[in-house]
Amino acid sequence: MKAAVLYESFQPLVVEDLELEAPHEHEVLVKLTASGVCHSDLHYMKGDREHPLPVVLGHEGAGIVEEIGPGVTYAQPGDHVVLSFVPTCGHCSYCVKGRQNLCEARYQLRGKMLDGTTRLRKGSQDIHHFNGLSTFGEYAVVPEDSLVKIREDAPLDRVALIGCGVPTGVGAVINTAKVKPGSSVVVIGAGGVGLNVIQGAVLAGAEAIIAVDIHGNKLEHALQFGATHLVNAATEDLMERVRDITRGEMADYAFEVIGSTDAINQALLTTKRGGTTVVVGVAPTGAELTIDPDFLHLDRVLMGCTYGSCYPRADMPMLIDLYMARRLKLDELISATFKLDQINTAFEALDQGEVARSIIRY
Ligand code: PAD
Ligand code: ZN
Repeated sequence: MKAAVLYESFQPLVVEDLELEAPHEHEVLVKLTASGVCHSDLHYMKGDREHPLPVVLGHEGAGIVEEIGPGVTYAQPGDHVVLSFVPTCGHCSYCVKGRQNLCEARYQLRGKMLDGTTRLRKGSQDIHHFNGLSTFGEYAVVPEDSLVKIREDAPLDRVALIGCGVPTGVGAVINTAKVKPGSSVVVIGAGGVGLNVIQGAVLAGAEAIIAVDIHGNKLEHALQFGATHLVNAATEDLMERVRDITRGEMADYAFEVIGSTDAINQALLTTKRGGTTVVVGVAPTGAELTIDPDFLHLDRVLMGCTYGSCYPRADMPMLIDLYMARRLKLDELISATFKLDQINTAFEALDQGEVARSIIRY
């Protein structure tokens, strides 16, 4: 099958033929229909984050089950699925307490399948998996626990985005911060994930939704997703604007959706006493944050957030139902569609801030 391989950071992905072994016990072969292009993949390509190489990246995908390995009971060939970048085992101490996004299985993957071996190969060389998924290929062998079965009338190319950007952004608002109706919300970074924080804030009934970015096209998108106020951080004073919009109080909630420590500090400063800041962006490995403890002293909360604190098998079908009922936007998120052999162009467009989200369609 054809897949895009990262052999070295700072180098383009190589689209080539790889061998993909049949699924082992409790694994499933999925024929992918589409994969979203997320900034988390780009962090690994740019060396901001480290991963064993070579690797097939991609963690936001959907497709159809083609073959099941021994012992698989959850899915059958023909099932439509979204792939979760966290396999949820259902019985670790996190899963049983409803914290499935933190499942132990996630930390056993380390570039391999759960049994510590790989299914991807180029000649005699093992190629690593990414989060047990590696959606930048025509097919993927994934753990059974990474599958989320979905309704068959949902368009499989669009719902690929339900694999990461949508549950992360919407979940950060609904599950992590638990934003209350009538709140004021600042969203720093109106990209693929930030736009979903914005639409999450709409679902939560926020009153003021202040979208912040440095690109005018991103801010236009933000308006379409329900932002009530736009701030161009390249030309405007963010604190001043937030103070004006909130009549001097500052915001109830701020979300950092870039992966920058400067932006985390800015987010914190936009919150009022008792306000909550949620860090969604993934900062480079080793980055350090300096904050004034006095600021937190006034009942402010600083929270991390992975995968929108979601339970994939409950939240993803729910998000798809909302999309099918036209209560959640997916079509408008997709500003470009590429073929697999154009994947480097797709990442350039993401890096240059040209797209909201793009997808690779197989
Ligand atoms: P993106 O590139 O689509 O969006 C980032 C946005 O930030 C772009 O619109 C930029 O223009 C904007 N931006 C950049 N610098 C600034 C600045 N100084 N001020 C204001 N805006 C700025 O990326 P994405 O939405 O795919 O991902 C965003 C981050 O979220 C990234 O760090 C990614 O790794 C992380 C992420 N986290 C999780 C999670 O589970 N926590 C999941 C998915 C993605
Ligand atoms: Zn992602």
